[in-house]
Amino acid sequence: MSAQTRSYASRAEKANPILKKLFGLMEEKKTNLCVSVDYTDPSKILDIIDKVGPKVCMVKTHIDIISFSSVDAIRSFTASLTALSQKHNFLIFEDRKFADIGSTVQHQYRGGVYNIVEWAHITNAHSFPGPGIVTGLGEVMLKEAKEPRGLLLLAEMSSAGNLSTEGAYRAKTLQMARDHKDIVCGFIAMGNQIVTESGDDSDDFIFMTPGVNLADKGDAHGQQYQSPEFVIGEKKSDIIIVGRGIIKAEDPVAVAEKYRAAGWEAYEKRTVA
Ligand code: S5P
Repeated sequence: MSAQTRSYASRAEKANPILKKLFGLMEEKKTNLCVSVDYTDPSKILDIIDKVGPKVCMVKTHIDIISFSSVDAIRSFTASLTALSQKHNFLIFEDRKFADIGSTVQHQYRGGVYNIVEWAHITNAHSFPGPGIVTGLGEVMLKEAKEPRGLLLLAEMSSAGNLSTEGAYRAKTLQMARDHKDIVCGFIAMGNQIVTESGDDSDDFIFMTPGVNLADKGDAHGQQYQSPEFVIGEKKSDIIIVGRGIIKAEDPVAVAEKYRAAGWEAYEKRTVA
């Protein structure tokens, strides 16, 4: 049976610690929704997270777009975010999209002013620098993090004209993940085909898909949107990532519930008991 017809709960059984925690809370909260809170005002971000927290399995941040007044303000923000993740039981995903040689990304991951490894359960990286980006980040994850951490590789992107469809890019990205399953827990991808087209180990990974919106088809800069039904039901992804569809809505909590319900219904339909 392919992984994506199995329940999240059954996939949790043999999963690594970070996926075990994630699959478990998804099943418990009945949600496969990740909200991307791309505001720049830190208090606005914390406010909306407190409200939509019960409806999501994950909150995605871009820490470097937030207007902080000081390094102390960054510390206070990440502490509050961590407290909210415990209060509402969701994981924090810093969408850092690392893209440099292993040695440099280690500094970017643990250091600077953001200290991402300390507070983000999950982060992501582009694969084009080659396997060194995975081993570099992995060393910090496995040796320095106090709790389990996970890395997603960007195998595909949602934007028009992106280069992930060129040549062997996806296959090489997949190979990097297969070679480092203790570090790579999944993919940013449009569905699970990147794995299923060349093997049956899709069970070992989680698939997260951005570019999801119920009202719009795209934006002025090439973003391309699909529906939760298409992404979860047809493309067999595991988690929908929704930004502006929720955060720009008049009533973000009510709209988040719509996405949660649509994503969960699509999951239940495709799942064989
Ligand atoms: O291919 C991608 C990968 C990512 S992580 N396309 C994306 O849109 N993203 C991110 O998902 C992007 O950086 C943004 O934070 C979010 C989508 O936001 P929305 O407002 O278009 O839903």
